[in-house]
Amino acid sequence: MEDVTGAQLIAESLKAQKVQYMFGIVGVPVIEVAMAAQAAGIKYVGMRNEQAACYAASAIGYLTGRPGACLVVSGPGLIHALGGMANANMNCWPVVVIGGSSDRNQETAGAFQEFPQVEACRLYSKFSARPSSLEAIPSVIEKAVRTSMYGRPGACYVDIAGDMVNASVNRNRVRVVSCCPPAPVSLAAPDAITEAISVLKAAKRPLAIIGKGAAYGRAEVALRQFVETSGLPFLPTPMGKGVLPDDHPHCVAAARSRALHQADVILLFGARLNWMLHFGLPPRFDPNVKVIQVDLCPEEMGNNVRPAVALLGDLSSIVTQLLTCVHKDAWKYPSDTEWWITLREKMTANAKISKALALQTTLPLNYYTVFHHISQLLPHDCIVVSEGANTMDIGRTMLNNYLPRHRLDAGTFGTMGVGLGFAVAAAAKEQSEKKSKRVVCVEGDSAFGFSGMEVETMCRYMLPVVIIVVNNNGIYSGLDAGTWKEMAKMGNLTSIAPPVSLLPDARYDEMMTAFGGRGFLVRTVEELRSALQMSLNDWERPSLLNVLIDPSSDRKQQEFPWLTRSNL
Ligand SMILES: Cc1ncc(C[n+]2csc(CCOP(=O)(O)OP(=O)(O)O)c2C)c(N)n1
Ligand SMILES: *[C@@H]1O[C@H](CO)[C@@H](O)[C@H](O)[C@H]1NC(C)=O
Ligand SMILES: *[C@@H]1O[C@H](CO)[C@@H](O)[C@H](O)[C@H]1NC(C)=O
Ligand SMILES: [Mg+2]
Repeated sequence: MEDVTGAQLIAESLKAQKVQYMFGIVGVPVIEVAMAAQAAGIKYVGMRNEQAACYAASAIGYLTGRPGACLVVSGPGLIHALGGMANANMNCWPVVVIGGSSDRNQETAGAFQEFPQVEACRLYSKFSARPSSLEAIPSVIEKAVRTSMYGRPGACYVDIAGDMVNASVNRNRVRVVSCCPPAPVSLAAPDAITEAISVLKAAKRPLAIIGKGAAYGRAEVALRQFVETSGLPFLPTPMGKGVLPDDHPHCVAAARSRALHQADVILLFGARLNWMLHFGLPPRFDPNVKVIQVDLCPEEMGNNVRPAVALLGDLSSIVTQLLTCVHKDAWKYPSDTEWWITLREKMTANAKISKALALQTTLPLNYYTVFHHISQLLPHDCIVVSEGANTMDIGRTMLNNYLPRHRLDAGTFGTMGVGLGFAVAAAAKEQSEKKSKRVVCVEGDSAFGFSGMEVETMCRYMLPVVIIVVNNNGIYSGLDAGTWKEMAKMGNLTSIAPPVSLLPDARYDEMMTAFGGRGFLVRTVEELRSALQMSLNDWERPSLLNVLIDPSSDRKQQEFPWLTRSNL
């Protein structure tokens, strides 16, 4: 048999574990790894910052259920990827980071980019290890891939000593490790299911909450049957949107606060009672609410609220177990209860308010008008990526999702800068699967700035992402160009410019045209509609719409308003 290099072993092992995508930035010592990955048939996407590369690889993990790989160089390259690993771990998304490191015989000597990488990754991952020999590479890679997917998904790290990349070994000395199957599925205990059904039947004001765990667990088919058969109102978390369509008659997102506050029994499907759900506690929840917690992670049970019933296991399977009982008992929550009436009342009232805001046409535009027109033009099956504060929060309520795993946002960690990496991943997946779903990236101007250089990546690979920068000249709000000029004239911008402000009317659209993509400067509804239409018709290259809105058009609420302490 012929010899095989470390680089080849890494690439072939990833391929054997059905890792299809690798995002990264090369340099010594990992150039050969990227080339070997391409030779092995893995799609390699070269990015402009390891953070974005790691965000992209983790998005692949969420979208496909198998991790993407992120390839980075030693020292600073790996350090940049830590942000992506932490974000993946917080979101419970599988990702495998491969980091080159310095040569073994230079360890502790102050080698080029030397850093204690395995140790550094420990806090940001489920598994962090370095193969001790070339022969160990296939099993360590298999363990990293498997660990990233099994149990609660998350980030895993494999360190590759620089001298192992080009070193070689005869193939017959390397044990072949076959592909690890998807995580084994387990059901909830039958007694617990019976108990859950009896708690549910006794409910006066039941509510199902659908989290991104249900999306990741591909529970959409079972959940739809369950919700329709049981007649329950449901509420999605931000990335739980689309598991059931946002326009489903049982969706009570438009009455979110009331639904959370008054529910007496909550079925929690793959969502955590963390800050995003106000910890499940008063004042946002009834202090006596009974929670039926469905999760694949035993340690999650009882965080902040002790569940009335804990259903541990695979989301989709447990929903099917519940469905079987509901069917057998021919039980259905009636649609004419006080609870449904109060929820519907609130939804109608809230819809009226946002409609009024959406129809304002005064210039500069406001968020609601912008999102109203975007939502009218977006294709039904598009993948919406979104980040920002107002931009993400208002967009979440106004941009509907109709399909599962079609929304990617700042997530549990509230990370700004994830959007372009996520969009690159989603678009690269569409491109390589020869599918044609649109990826639309709705960005605050600050959020865009964190990874803005990835527009070059989109242009280079001809990924037809449509980026919409909702530009209010700042973080939450900004200054108008006139006020900014006045300050500049007085010569004291650095002393009194509000820390939230960014350069007014910045031409983010020209960043896209610089690399051959399409750029549009948008100030009016007509310009918005025509630019978006033109962008959606162009499948050859990415577009960026720089939508200038009123810099003081915030909602007069703080960042991530669902965090607010009191406003109900
Ligand atoms: C990595 C990171 N750094 C900083 C923050 C703090 N932060 C929260 S939202 C935000 C940006 C909000 O501004 P923008 O994206 O323009 O959205 P807008 O509210 O103006 O629509 C920042 C910097 C964060 N969440 N994540
Ligand atoms: C591997 O070998 C190639 C070709 O000789 C060389 O360019 C590269 O720097 C080597 N890589 C490492 C990590 O030693
Ligand atoms: C801004 O500059 C003006 C003119 O130089 C000066 O009078 C003023 O004190 C400055 N304001 C601050 C807050 O530094
Ligand atoms: Mg902004």
